[in-house]
Amino acid sequence: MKEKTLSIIKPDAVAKGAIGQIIDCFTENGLKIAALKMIHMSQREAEGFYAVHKERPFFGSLTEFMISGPAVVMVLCGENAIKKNRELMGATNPAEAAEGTLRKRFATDIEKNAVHGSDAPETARTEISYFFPELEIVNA
Ligand code: IDP
Ligand code: MG
Repeated sequence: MKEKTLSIIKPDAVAKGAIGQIIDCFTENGLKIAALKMIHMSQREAEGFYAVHKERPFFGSLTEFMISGPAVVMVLCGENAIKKNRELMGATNPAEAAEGTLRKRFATDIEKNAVHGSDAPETARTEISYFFPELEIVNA
């Protein structure tokens, strides 16, 4: 099934100069880019994006990290894009991420873990519309 998912190259990976390698990984694995922009999130935007985690002990530190520098937000599109993106990303904790995954290659730690990917169709819809109006998404 053709799907869309939201991907974020987080500030740590942008700072490491890994934008190109991460995008290559997506496109070499059959995902297409339907929207892409570089943003520097405000505190409010980061807190809104991660609102589901607001009761977690790491919420303050996570949102601080997400506003620490620019990030790249993208809509990826393709067959089973949500699951495929999560597989390419690897486990949340890079210490547990499989060899060759983006988090294994580029993450610093469980918080500064290089990339975000939506985890289900409903969250993909909400997260995409959080950053992109319909008009900014092409038919990839
Ligand atoms: P996911 O990004 O793999 O879906 P989630 O559990 O949804 O993982 O957590 C969202 C983000 O919160 C993670 O990507 C990571 O940046 C951060 N995070 C998750 N667990 C921890 C933790 O135990 N300590 C610090 N940060 C965490
Ligand atoms: Mg998640």
